[in-house]
Amino acid sequence: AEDGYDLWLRYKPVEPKLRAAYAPLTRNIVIAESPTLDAARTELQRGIGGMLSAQLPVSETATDGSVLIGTPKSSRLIADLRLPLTGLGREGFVIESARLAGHDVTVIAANDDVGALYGTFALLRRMQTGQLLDHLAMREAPASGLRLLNHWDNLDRTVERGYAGFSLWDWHKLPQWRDPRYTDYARANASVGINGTVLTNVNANAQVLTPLYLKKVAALADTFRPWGIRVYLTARFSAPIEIGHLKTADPLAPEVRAWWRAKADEIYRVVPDFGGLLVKANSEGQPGPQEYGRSHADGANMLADAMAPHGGTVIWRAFVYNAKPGEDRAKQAYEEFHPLDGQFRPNVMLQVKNGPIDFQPREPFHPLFGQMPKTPVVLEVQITKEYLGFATHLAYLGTMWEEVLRADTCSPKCGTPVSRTIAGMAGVSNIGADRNWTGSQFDQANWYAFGRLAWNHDIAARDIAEEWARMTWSNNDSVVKPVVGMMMQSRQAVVNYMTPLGLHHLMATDHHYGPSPWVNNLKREDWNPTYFHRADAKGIGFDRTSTGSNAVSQYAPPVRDCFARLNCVSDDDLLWFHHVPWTYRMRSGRTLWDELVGRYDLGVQQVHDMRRTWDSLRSRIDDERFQQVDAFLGIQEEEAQWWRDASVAYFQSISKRPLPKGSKTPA
Ligand code: GCW
Repeated sequence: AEDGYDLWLRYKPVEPKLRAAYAPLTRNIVIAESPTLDAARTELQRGIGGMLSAQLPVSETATDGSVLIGTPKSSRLIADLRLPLTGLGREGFVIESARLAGHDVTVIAANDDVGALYGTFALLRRMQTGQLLDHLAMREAPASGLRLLNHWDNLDRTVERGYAGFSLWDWHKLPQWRDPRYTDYARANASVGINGTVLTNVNANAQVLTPLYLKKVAALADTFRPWGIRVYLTARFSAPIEIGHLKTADPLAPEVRAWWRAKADEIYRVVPDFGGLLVKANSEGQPGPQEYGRSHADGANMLADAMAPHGGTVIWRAFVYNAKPGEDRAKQAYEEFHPLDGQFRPNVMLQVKNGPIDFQPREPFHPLFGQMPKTPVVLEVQITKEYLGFATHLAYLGTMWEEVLRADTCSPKCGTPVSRTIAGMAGVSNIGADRNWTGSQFDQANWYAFGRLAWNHDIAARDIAEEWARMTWSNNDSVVKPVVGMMMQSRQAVVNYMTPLGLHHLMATDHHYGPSPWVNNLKREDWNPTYFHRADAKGIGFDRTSTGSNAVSQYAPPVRDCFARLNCVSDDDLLWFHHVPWTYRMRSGRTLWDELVGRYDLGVQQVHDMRRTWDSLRSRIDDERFQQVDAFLGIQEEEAQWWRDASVAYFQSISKRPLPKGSKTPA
């Protein structure tokens, strides 16, 4: 059935013209044996089998149409070709059309088997997207070494902020039963270059570090290893107390240091290539070093010392807030971490969310980017759509991540986008046990786009959408164009109907689904939507300039000055940084009030348009997937109206202004 299980690796038969072009260039495969090369071979055989309905036999020698895959070490033939592999690292590859002893061949070569695997997926992608295979001269290497999924999966298989069913990890049946799905998961990740996975939630349960669970973790690591994926775990800072029975978790206490050293040794005995530990500390109730009067650096360094002998990494999250009343929560991470730059061990990485609050539909980039020059910083994005309509609303996030990657930090100088300041990307997974993996067909695109952007920070979101649409729906332009069109406006549509013009955090309490801009009675001031939008009789928005919280001062001066000035800040960030009168004249010529209502209306209209576009594709899309998207767009349209109607009615109760002429919002 076409239920989405195959993701973008569907390998459907290509049209006859392409088949005629590909077949002579894919007659056999010349490849050595190793777990990773076997993975590359089986994938290529699967792809050719599906796309060309042809076998791809293994050959000892190169003939016309051979595909040679490997490294100079694994293949004499590849060694003799003397391809330029320097500078590609372990994971990069070249793909070249070459002549070998009078034969026309295609060579996928790398310094390491895993690079050859990535090259194999790149070749398959060319075929899946209908590009030719002659005169190839491709050369790729990843922009960053760490391309990591973060699962927020609990050991009871619930998934925090997961909307795709229960966790994939069937802890109860591991390690003996290895669900074949784990391999499909690994294939999908490898196909986009994801090379690490944190199996457990950052709101961690220390149990995963016990011997019983480490055996299960080892089974997953064994399954993922051939596909170039390393396993990581979250570490609950109080684990020495909870599972080690110590009296303290003070990072400077010798018994605590010894406990973590022994724990690291134990982990590496069962998972020799274990990636490292991800830690959420002193944030939203999680334990941490500050309980003992120690700093984040003390905590991270203690764990880093335990991991270092094994080459392991500690990834410390910068998502912290416990702002005191009157303080701006957006400022806290910078205030706590900026002074620590230079104090972390070399195997510590700092994982920073894209924006300073919390995965909102739109945020300006986080001020820590570019301003921790001595610390490797990992950009954390949320693939799962906690604040963007869960699994039903269609929101392609490639555009959101492109926006943050391209944002100019002006640190150390202007012309330094976020993409040039980071050492890796982490994406909070949207994957679960649902048959289609992500809870909806279109959410698969976000998993895909995360991997592609982590591999290459510069690919355009539009190009990624197009690749994905070709691989997932159809190679026919009459499908690709409308689908890409829907995707490209989808995230802005959500911004428009939920939180336009820089508004943020207006979602309902706890579950974050649906509007509740009126809520003002939560126990923490900075959980209340009213704290964030600050609407009053005169105007709306959060003044983060020097007359307000002065969060702008955390950015490099040119960025700060632009955010702080009304004539420079973009409309998109306006109410994030400014409290503006309802009568303020926008660039459009409309008043702020009219513009605000106009954006809400536009968001609803955009969803309506997406729905119509999708409907026009009915005859070109297989039924099961078509129906699901169709139904979900129906939900989205209803809920976009709900967002608009509730938000406009509420803000109108404060602004006391009439709806602009032509507004579709019910009065
Ligand atoms: O966005 C918030 C979520 C929490 C999450 C937290 C975090 C894992 O609402 O569910 O906890 O962020 O990133 O730590």
